Amino acid sequence: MTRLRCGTRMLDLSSPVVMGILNVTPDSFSDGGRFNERDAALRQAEQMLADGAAIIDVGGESTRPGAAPVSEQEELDRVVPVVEALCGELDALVSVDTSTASVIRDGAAAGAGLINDVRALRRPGALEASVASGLPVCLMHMQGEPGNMQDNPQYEDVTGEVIAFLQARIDACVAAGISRDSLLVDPGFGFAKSVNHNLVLMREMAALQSLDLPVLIGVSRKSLFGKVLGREVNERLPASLAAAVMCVERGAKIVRAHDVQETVDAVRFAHAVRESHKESS
Ligand code: 7PM
Repeated sequence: MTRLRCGTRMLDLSSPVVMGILNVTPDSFSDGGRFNERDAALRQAEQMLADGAAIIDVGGESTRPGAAPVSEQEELDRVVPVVEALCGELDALVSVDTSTASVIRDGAAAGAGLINDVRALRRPGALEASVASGLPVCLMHMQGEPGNMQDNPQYEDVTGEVIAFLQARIDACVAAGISRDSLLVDPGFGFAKSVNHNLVLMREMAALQSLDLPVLIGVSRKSLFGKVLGREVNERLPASLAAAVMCVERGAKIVRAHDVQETVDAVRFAHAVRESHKESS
């Protein structure tokens, strides 16, 4: 499967693509008013598209461990106007990073083409809202909730358990009426995993191909690199690119990243090597 119908647009996954991260939380645009937030979001998205992003991922809820939860109304107020502006004013495929049924519904109505849910549609109403939207959904693996997920993650076989979890969520989505060919899967790097869980999962990631769905990964600037390399968040680009390359080597089709221009080059080069062939004769 190489093309995904995302609302009114098509997403070509015959080569891997980059999904640019657009956070619309107050700490990302601290200049106050909602107009400024919307305008800053538009300009940042415009730059990411110019840098080669195929998708803009709009998120209004911080999934940071221990972060204050965002109310449903606050998430709606942050996300929906930005989705509307991006879809209206830019020629962009927009995904909504949300677990909230009303944000899925209103985001889809505002023109979003993809739902990206770190909770894999486990919140009440999220599955039904996604079915009604008709949009593709990315199902991510996470043990527990963002608030407690890093307390003491335990696995006997991290890769096997991630695959089993994703398979169960695929089954639930298909049973609820989502077409199998509009699902994507994500192993959830950094979500309820120790450093070693993340490393093993990355090494073994090719096993996710057994699910026969496009794989999305997010590693950009994650604390994993801080823990392994002792780098601060603004020093994690080289390691983020190395990890993106390893994931593409193992079959990832969408790479979620902050640094779009750099990630596009890394992903394109990894794909060129993956697709290379010996000359005949
Ligand atoms: C703090 C901790 C802030 C984690 C932000 C994050 C993913 C995602 C996120 C991912 C998919 C981040 C994360 N990560 N959606 N949303 N896959 N599908 O680093 O890995 O951006 S939020």
